[in-house]
Amino acid sequence: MWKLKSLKSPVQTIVLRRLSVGDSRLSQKHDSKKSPVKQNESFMANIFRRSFVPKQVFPYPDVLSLEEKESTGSLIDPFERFFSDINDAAKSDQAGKTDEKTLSALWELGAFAIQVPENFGGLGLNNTQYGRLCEIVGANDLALGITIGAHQSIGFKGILLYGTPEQKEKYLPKVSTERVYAAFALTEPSSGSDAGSIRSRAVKSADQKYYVLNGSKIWISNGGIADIMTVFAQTEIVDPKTGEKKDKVTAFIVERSFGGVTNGAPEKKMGIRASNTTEVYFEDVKIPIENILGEEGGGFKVAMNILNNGRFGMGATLSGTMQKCIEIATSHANSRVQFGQKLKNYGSIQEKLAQMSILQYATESMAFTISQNMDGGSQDYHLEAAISKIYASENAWYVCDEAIQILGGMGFMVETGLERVLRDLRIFRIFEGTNDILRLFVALTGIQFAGSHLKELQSAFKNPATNLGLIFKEASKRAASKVGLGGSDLSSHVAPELQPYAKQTAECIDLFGQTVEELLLRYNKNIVNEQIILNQLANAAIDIYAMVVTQSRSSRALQLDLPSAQHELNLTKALTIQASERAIKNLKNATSSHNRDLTEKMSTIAQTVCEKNGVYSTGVIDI
Ligand code: MYA
Repeated sequence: MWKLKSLKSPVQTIVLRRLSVGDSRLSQKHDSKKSPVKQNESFMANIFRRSFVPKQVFPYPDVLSLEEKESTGSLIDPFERFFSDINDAAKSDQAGKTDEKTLSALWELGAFAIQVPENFGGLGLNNTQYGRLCEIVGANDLALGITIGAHQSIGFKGILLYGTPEQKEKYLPKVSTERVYAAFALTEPSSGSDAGSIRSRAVKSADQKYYVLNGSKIWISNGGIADIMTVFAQTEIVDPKTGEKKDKVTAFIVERSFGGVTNGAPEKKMGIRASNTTEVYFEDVKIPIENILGEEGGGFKVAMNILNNGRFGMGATLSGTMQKCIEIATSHANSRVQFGQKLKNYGSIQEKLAQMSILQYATESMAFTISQNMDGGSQDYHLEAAISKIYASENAWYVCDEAIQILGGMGFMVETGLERVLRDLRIFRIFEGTNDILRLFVALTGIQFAGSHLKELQSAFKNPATNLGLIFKEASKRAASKVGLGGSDLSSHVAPELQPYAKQTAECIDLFGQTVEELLLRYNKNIVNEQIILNQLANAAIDIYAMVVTQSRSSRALQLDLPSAQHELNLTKALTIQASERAIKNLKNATSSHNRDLTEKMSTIAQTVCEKNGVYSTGVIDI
């Protein structure tokens, strides 16, 4: 339930600030003396401002060279053999850890340093190649995936992204070949989603040579096994212009060997039990000044960008998990006979298998569109990465649950393996940014981008109290004349067979832009208080992205005459019918008075439930 009244929620603070001053990351500030203005390439960010920028999605990105495709192909076999011959996910789940022999085999494969450049001992693969290997991991063992992912997707990713040459030289060989595990230490007891409010503190020594770190972190994946950690702490920063002192987050590379780094016992968890999750404590840890990662005081952005950069990997991993669930369910449907018929002949089973396949196709299309955009050099993938994380984690849960349903009683048994996968999957909607926070992030970041491009509105937002009239006047004018818009047209980008579907999608995109403008006009910066509406907007954005990436991918399949092309087109058509209906409904709800009535009721009910500490109704037999 996300209708919060307090103005202190982190995401509200985010956007209040961004709406008022403009977000340097998204608005395209231009200094004419410097380089020419660079257009934001994000397809999704642009549809918030009613602008159609197809570059990232059409044609379907295909960035791997033949050589890269071959080198990825040559790794698939050894990875699959590792899972079939060496790894035993069920055994590790029961033991609460993966045994050393198995981990050792994984190190030998290079699986802990997939993206580290070869000169530092890694496999030197790009995001798309990494994603392909993530799919194999996700199909086989999610807990092991977390051990690998916490190490390289976030643990030492900061060193790859922000490390100085010396930091890279010193640490990358350790985490690639010397079997030193890494972890990412951000979350604290009082700071989960509100990542900026961490309390761990690092104080600079009088001789300016090191920092002394004190604090504690919770739920740290690899916390008990990592000897190198990316740690975030508050530091005092002096503004060079004003001399004003302010606490700002700084990122540090911390070695356990510095002393004062300890950890708690492994947490007992619902799933991903074989991965190690612990508290980590820092007591007077002396960190050399050269171990600052990125800029002093720039640690929050370092943290956010590490997370942004790794999120697509979750989509790829869970696409693999979905593939495996579909395989298990299909094999059962093909063989199990009930009432004289194989299950595959029943409409309800067909509906489930089709739905599961549609969702897997879209999840995979999102993950690899993003990875290829990243590999193509785009920096504008934050919204899409958040969307793919939400989509993958929710649909993998659904697909696994449906697979269990198809297997019936057998699906409920430990032996089938699906109950472990379901337990493992639950955390994916929570960590790496909860889906609730990410939905708000998608909606509000997009709205801010739209706002920053409504120039007059943007400057008026700097002082909304005195500029309210202007905000309303300008926004009405734009809404009426649809300034700068020619309507979205996907027809030249998709296969002829998809034309009617592309039209439906274009209608959703147009309505999306209109709705954003209407919401800005109606709520102005108070839109940040409307979390139910923001969720509707985010859900529409997610559906639009799913339609666009699948239309693009299946058009390519047809163009290349791939054997699966017709099937991919069918998946896309079915998805478009479902997603466009849902998107239109969400967008209409976002502005309808009927829906307003509903959201107000929901808010009141929630307040009552909270006041009463739970259910409040007269019991059925009470008077
Ligand atoms: S790790 C822990 C995960 N924790 C989180 O994800 C925390 C979630 N919270 C947030 O993301 C932020 O706090 C939010 C912002 C979004 C709520 N990109 O004042 P602000 C900039 C770039 O708005 P807040 C885990 O779970 C912003 O523009 N920049 O911030 C491990 C502003 O800049 P400026 C961003 O109100 C799981 C500045 O920051 C972003 O505090 C293990 C301040 O912003 C962004 N996204 O809240 C996983 N957001 O000052 C293992 C903000 O210039 C992985 N900013 O205006 C395994 C998976 C793969 C397996 C692989 C197998 C092989």
